[in-house]
Amino acid sequence: MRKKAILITGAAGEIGHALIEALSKNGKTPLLTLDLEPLPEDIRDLTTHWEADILDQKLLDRLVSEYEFDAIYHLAALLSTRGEFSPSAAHQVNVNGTMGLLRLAAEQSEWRQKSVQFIFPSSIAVYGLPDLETKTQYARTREWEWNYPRTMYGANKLYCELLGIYFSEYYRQLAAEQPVMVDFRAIRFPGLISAFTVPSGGTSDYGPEMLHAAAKGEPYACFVRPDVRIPFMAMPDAVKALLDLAAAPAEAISQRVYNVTSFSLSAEEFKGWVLKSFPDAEVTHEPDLKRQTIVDSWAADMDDSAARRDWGWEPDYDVQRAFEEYLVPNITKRYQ
Ligand code: AKB
Repeated sequence: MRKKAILITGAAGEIGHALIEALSKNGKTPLLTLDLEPLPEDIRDLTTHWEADILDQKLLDRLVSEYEFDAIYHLAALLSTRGEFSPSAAHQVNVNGTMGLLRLAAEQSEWRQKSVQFIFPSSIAVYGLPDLETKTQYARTREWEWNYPRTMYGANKLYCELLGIYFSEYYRQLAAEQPVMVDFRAIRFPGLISAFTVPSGGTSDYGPEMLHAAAKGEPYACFVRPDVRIPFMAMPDAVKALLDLAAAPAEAISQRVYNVTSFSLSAEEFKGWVLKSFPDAEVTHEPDLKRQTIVDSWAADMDDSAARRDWGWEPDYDVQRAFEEYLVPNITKRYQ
């Protein structure tokens, strides 16, 4: 008899930490988590964790034979900056890893005659605006606009969204009988900011890095110009978005990929919020032209009206609440 579980890949990453806490509080279904790394000590008791590689086919075979998954939260990915240094590795993890898990979900959906839900965090990196003029003109980019990513990570995320749609709508479309399909749902996140973890390998990292450095009393050289603008979101809202989308009834879902966002800030405005709480923070700008070009190609803000309309998306944290009630108090405590 297969054991029921919710599977979380990339569990030791930033979203994983907060998602494991939330899912273990909310639900009765046990969690099985995968990552190459061990989990931080504070969440180890909440899940059965395997230190394993999602590219290992033997591992996937073992998962299929031992477990029945109601849902898969596939978080494992190499982010946008890291992916530019190792594009083949990024493709392996981001695309082949996702393909393997989608096939696993398809196999299980068919076997148990009930859809496995596949929740996929996508990213603002799927957008690629050609210049700053267009970025200003399309200030709140909609899901189908400017899908011309400039990074391997963005291209991987966009393609995996399409793969997910394929497995949910068209998989084995020429077979005599269509199988029960995967229930794929994706969220395009802006830059995420956690009070408890510092990101690594991303290009929106300048925001959280600035804040964590200020709390530690360390100087920070921001790698983008002061006027560079993208949207951000506090981690609890990211987890809320994943859980709300997962909980939405199938009839409410009119598309499989949704933008969500909270607040849009230029690097200068971000610094302003940091200085409000840490007035002695030393923040300078030393733009890295290459990384900055990537951020320049991302939308200044995202239109999340479809998520609001279909499944009632609304962030709990606007910029003031994010800084004053979640980020600053928790980060200050962390480095005391
Ligand atoms: C990155 O910077 O690559 C990520 C993202 C925006 O998806 N934080």
